[in-house]
Amino acid sequence: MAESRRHAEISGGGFAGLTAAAALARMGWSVRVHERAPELRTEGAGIVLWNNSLQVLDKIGAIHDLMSESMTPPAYETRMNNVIQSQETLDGIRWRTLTRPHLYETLLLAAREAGVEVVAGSEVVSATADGHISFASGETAEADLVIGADGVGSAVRDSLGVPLKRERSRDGITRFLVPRRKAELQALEPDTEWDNVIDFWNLDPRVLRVLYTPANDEELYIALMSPAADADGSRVPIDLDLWTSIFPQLAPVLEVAAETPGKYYGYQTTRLDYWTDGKVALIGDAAHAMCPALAQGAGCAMQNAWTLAVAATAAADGELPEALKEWERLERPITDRTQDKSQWYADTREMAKGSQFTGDSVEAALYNPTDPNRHEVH
Ligand code: FAD
Ligand code: 5PR
Repeated sequence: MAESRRHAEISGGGFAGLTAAAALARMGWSVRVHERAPELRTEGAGIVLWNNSLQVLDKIGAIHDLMSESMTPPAYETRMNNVIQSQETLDGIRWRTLTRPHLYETLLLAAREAGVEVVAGSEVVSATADGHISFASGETAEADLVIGADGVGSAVRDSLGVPLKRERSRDGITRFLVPRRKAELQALEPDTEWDNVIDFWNLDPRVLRVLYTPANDEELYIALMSPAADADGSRVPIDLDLWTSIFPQLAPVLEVAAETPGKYYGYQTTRLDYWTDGKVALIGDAAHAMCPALAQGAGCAMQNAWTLAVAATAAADGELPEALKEWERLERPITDRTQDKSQWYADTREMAKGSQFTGDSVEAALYNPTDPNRHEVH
């Protein structure tokens, strides 16, 4: 009975929007995703995913493609002034490193295979609590569920007037995808395990950091962090002499990064008074942008996309607004804690000490949002 299918309109075809779309479509909804960009592709470099998002990728049929071009490095190594602080093997934690384009392709394929309609060049300007959505083209549509997955500058959120607090951090980062060049790195530093993630920190006399993350056999993700107040450290294209003077062993890959324009991103956290309003729900950076320290921005986005789809599908006709409120009540606390912890790491730069993947720092990394018993008290 096609006419009884419920319909969702989603603003934003990023990691949050595509995950929600694939999940809802697999649960029987008809789904349309509106992406403002004229082409369906992603900018940006690499990403780390943990159990919370990998479980969701299992459920939406995307894990096989994801595994094909991703890796689990042997250890997460932390160095301070080139002295090893820790080499954490992350035993018992499921994690993968990969490129953003690969995650994007994987999600787009999963969404399309589930029957989602993805419309490029379609900009959403507003939504209303009763399920209406309007576009820059002047057109409008109506849905049983509207999802604002339109990123940190969300038009859906702002058109609803959701109050928010925005906190900016003093540090920021420029990210690159470069070739691995493992043989050249090995020649410069033979004792190093160049398949590890290596978090190279320098705090004294100057705060500069390179997070080195192999993403597959061919590609390496490097993130260059500096305070926004350091004009040379945050300059793009990067100041090659400055960076190689501090990280000489990374010269072969820094040279490639210096040929790319690059963009410096300041860290920010946004906290909303509420994530839902009537038939509208907000997920991803639209609802909970966070500092990248715990590598959980996309992870929490995908986790919340999945649990939203489950909650909306289970809701009886006419009771969706209440079901969305209950979804936020149950699912929001772990995201709030992950935002707070990521903000704390960004503020204190405590990651430079190493041995960080324990206790509440790995709560989201270990979480399984697809476990029906996850909210039971043990
Ligand atoms: P976005 O990726 O911003 O997608 C929103 C989409 O909506 C975009 O495609 C945009 O074009 C579209 N859009 C915007 N406005 C409109 C509109 N009006 N109409 C239609 N479409 C619209 N997370 C991790 O999990 N692991 C990591 O390792 C990690 N590393 C990070 C490193 C850095 C330096 C930063 C800054 C973030 C990192 N994150 C990481 C966080 C992660 O990138 C984000 O949390 C995630 O991409 C958010 O996804 P999203 O779909 O909510 O938003
Ligand atoms: N982890 C990851 C990352 O990309 C960054 C951080 C931590 C995967 C920076 O981009 O601490 O800033 C961080």
